[in-house]
Amino acid sequence: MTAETTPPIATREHTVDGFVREFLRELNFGQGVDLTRASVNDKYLAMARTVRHYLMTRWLSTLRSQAKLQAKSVAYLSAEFLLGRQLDNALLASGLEDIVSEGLESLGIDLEELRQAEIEPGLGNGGLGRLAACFIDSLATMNVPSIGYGIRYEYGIFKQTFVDGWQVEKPDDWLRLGSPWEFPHPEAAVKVNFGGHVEQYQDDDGVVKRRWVPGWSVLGVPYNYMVPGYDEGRVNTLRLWSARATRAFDLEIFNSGDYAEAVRAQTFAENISKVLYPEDSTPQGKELRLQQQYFFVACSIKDFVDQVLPQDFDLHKLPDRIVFQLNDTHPVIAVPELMRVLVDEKGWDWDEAWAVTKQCFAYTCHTLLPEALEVWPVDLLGRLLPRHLEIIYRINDEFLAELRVAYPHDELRVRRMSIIAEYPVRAVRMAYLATVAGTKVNGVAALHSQLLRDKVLDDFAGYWPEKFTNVTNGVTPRRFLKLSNPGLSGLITEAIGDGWVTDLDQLKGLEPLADDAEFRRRFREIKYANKLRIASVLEQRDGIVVNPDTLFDVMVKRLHEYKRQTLKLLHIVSLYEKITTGKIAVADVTPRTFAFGAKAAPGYVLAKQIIALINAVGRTINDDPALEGRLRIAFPANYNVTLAETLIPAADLSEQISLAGKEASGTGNMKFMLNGALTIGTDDGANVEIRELVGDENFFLFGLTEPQVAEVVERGYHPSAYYETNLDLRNALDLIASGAFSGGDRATFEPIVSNLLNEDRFLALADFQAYVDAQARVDVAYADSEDWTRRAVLNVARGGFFSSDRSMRDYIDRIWHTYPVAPEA
Ligand code: GL2
Repeated sequence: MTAETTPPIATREHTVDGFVREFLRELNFGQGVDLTRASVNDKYLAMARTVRHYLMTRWLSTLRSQAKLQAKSVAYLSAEFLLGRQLDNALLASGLEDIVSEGLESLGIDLEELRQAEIEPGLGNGGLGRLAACFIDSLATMNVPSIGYGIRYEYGIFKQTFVDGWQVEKPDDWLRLGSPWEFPHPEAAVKVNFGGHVEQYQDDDGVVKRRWVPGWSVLGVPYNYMVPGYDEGRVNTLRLWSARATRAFDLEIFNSGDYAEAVRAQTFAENISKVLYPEDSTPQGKELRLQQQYFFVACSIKDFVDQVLPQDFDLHKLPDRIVFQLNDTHPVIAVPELMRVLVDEKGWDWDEAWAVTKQCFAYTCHTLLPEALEVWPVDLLGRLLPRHLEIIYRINDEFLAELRVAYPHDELRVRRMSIIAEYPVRAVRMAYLATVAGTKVNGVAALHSQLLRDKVLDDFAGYWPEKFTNVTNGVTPRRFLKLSNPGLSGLITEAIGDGWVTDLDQLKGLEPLADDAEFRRRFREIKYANKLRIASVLEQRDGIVVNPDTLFDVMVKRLHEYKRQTLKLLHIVSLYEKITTGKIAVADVTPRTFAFGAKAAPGYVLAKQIIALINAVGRTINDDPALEGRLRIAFPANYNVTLAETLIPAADLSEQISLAGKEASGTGNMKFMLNGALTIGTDDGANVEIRELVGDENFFLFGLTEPQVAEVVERGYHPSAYYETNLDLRNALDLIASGAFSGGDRATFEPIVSNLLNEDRFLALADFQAYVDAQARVDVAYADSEDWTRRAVLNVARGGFFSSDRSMRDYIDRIWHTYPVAPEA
């Protein structure tokens, strides 16, 4: 048999017996244990590898057909992929769920126990990273040729613990028990250079050119992960890079006789992929972070050009073959890198290289916060990537020259649009570089894209109106409905069939059922069962007891002032103050469980104080016998994807209360909607579209609109004025200030109170009364349980738009212009 005639791929038997055989083989030959002596981890690893085998045929045929057809691909460049646990998704994608549970049962193994053994890969901070994970799931399901490129952090987002209510971070050693989903390829390592200087030289034709003489280098080792589409679709690839010391680098020092230094150097190189930076939306501008960014994009571009493309590929046709989607500014250094490859390595002239480069990228902006738009000081960038800095300068020079022709009498505008900022230090504005280089720039919700055009990038939108577009975010219905809410997804399938899993618009078919009393009864029953499920998880995981017969009011997201966890807390404190002073009777209060989940960036002092305050208020309320069973704060530590998957399906009320004009989109808001929670929210991010789709009457809107916020700020905002005129607000703030939640100590939470009174950057006090009023409307609505359920059903029925499959369609139509290619049978 020759390589040509060998059947390319072995297939597996889709039967219970077949599975059991494969599983035992993995346990024996892979783990080296027999069933009687196998630990839970042995069984989990063997099981994961077995499931993986069943996806292998599709993966290999996807790769084979891609190599053959060379269809245009999307390379999703993202510093974060917040994947969540893999096992359930792999079971779903391989169609093995029933076979596996039966097979394991026959061996006396509890599938649930194996599920719990999986440590989730937390390779992202929050929404942005989870979005990337949803997108690659959708791309695979929709058979779109694509590859995800990112970093295999050895430590993901830190593990949050509480000590006396204060956040304490622990490293997330997610690889400690092995990682059965990855395929390392050390033999395919790629070299990445840093530092050094640029020199001038003459090429063979006597042409003067410049080239980079790097100072040091590291290797990037690719780790491949399968990205299985649902229901026989493609299995795409996610390729994450891990840094290793280069041999040459080691040897040089080693030969000088300094073994210890050689080992130190090794660790130094490997630091690059050691840890995920835990700042969400507020980058700190650390040199190591720029190293990470360049590291993974340099590896990825090299990989794509040298490995994925055929050897004889004409790079002039690159734009027909690839679009690099820049997930925020983190991978934007890929632009000068591709220029460097084409000009310095391939010997192209500048104009030729720029013409190709600027067709290969598109940029997604994910923020409206000025502090989140990355800016790299030229000193730092020039030290680490001297040739790239030169290239950026030249891109900028040519761009400014072009602008001076377009705006001959507006030098101010030209300077405003410069990729190089001059103040407070000379620095490269990565968002501007991405905008100049990208074929398209998109925001992530309608309002966000509008604000990008009108405010953040207005000069650019004026110059290139056609470059700007919107793609509203979405979430994968596989993970966030089908898998996470089996009760509801079963009910939906019973009612409208299972086509919704890949065509979420079909949820529309549920609309008439909102008026069907029996359907509503079952819907309620499922919500209740989901509350029981999370209650048991919280008790086991955190020792938190919650009452399932209460309204579950949930706010889960990163802790950030703009998201306004304090606004929700002020509402709770105000309620508590009114009860304890007898202004309202406990019996008149809607029984609620206020659930929070939030990590704060470790260096974000105020955010950590807010966490401590939530916990302190929680202790007081939860310990008050008068409130037993009626009001409770549940703040489980270490909110992550796994917890989201049980918490969100149990929610009645989704808190989306950011200051209007600050949350780019939000995606939690979509997950809640699809799981039948009603939203209390501001007119911000994708809330706007949620409300439009579900209807005003099914959404609790409150608060200033973005233009009103702008006006208030323009006029000069004085939060203390609200304190002085709103008695309830004053009482709540005074109660916190009095030390009531800190054992009488007034100093502990003083910074929060004084920040709110004197600064309140995100206008929590201005929106307080509107929020409290909206919560009163929630109470009234919730009291009518039939009508509440009707609205909840409508939320599900009208949520189909928020599938990440739809987002992918929009990217394809508006930005990528790729097409689906099913794997060969
Ligand atoms: C974010 C936005 O804050 C959030 O509103 C949005 O939903 C996601 C995904 O587009 O992106 N931007 C950002 O920097 N982080 C986000 O979650 N971390």
